[in-house]
Amino acid sequence: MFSKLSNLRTLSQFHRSIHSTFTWSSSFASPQTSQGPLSSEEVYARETKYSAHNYHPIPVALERGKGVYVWDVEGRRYFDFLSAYSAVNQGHCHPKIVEALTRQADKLTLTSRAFYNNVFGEYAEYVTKLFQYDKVLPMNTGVEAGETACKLARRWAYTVKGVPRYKAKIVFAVGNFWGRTLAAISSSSDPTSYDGFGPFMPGFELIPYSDLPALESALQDPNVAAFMVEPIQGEAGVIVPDPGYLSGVRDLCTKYNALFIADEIQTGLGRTGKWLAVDHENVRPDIVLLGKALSGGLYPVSAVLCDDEIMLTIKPGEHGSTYGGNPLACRVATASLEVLEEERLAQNADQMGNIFRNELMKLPSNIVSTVRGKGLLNAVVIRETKEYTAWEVCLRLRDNGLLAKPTHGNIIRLAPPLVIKEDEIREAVEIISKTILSF
Ligand code: PXG
Repeated sequence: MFSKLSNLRTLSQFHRSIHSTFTWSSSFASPQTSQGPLSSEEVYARETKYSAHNYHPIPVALERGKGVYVWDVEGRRYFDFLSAYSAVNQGHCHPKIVEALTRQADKLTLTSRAFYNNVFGEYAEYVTKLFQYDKVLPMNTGVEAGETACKLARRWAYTVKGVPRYKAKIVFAVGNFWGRTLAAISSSSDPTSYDGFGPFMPGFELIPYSDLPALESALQDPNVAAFMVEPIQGEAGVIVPDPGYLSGVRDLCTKYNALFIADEIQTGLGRTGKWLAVDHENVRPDIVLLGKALSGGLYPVSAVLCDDEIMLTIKPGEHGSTYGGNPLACRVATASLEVLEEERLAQNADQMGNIFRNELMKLPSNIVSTVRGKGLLNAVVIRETKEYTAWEVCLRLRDNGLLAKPTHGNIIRLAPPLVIKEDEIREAVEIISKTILSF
């Protein structure tokens, strides 16, 4: 994320340093050269030369992952405290999920939904019974699940609620992040996401997060179809709403006949210490979005869950995706959910998260101003000075064997795979403490 000017400056400095220290070689045309595998520096340089500059990675070139660890091309081992933004909840390369993928890959991978396949129905039955919704609509990436929810909400508004044609509105919270499509950035309050990409999707409205009076006032408009919200805002910096917010959202959406769409793409599937983050307040959204860890990091799989009254407003041919519901994705998703159940990963996230936050709270408050989160979705806020920034803290964490990434400048998200054990979390706390105290 290029969320701060300081990061952009660092990026250009970084690029300059790569260009000055690396000599371009024609061997890049064919990576398997007699000189053997690429060094980390060579990996950065090749990616920088040939790929779009739409990311600003921490300089580390990863080659292998297992459980809570990843290894770079020079064989150095790191704790992964990003988990691919909560996609790798089950740990890297979980053997059960890898087996499900390889088995199915040998049999049948893609039919499109033009035909039935023998796996999709089995997965659909499993996932809907698990989360107790009538139906699932399968997609691939998280942002497609968000797009699907917006289409469902509009269609429901016209055909069930009775909103006049093309007057439907969807309300979002300031700080939301649900991806990079034009619809997603049209609802964004972050200029880094939307600036320079207009014109934007009409019919979207923003209200402050964790603000029930603001929601109530927005819902006065009878054309509001839905409120789409993250139960904890992930990309905004792990913003935990006030207690009672989610149940308040539920009550208000019911009172004003608007759909409550919970974006659980980052918070769901055990990450916050419950199956879904809305379970902390025992509320049932009208639409639930899942993604990321639905495939344990192996393959893009997302899902939209809701009941018939909403889902059946979309008729054959009106929405879909070539890869959505393919047998490979369905096997991977089924195995990923089974792993979460069998290994009781939500419970582990809850327990490890409590230990983790308790330990982090002992860090000096002149460096770490806040520790927040639920389960294993946590963040520390760094008081930046002239001597160091959160980016530099992350570089030193890397040097000490732990990978994390700043978000919005001075916030560092700390979200390891949910399979982490107590001795590992304590070792990680030691690395974080040692690193922070070295500033
Ligand atoms: N909803 C939430 C809450 C998310 O955090 C998405 C939807 C979109 O998922 P996809 O699979 O379309 O990326 C997210 C994504 C990144 C990045 O640039 C992604 C996320 C957070 C931070 C960075 O890869 N979350």
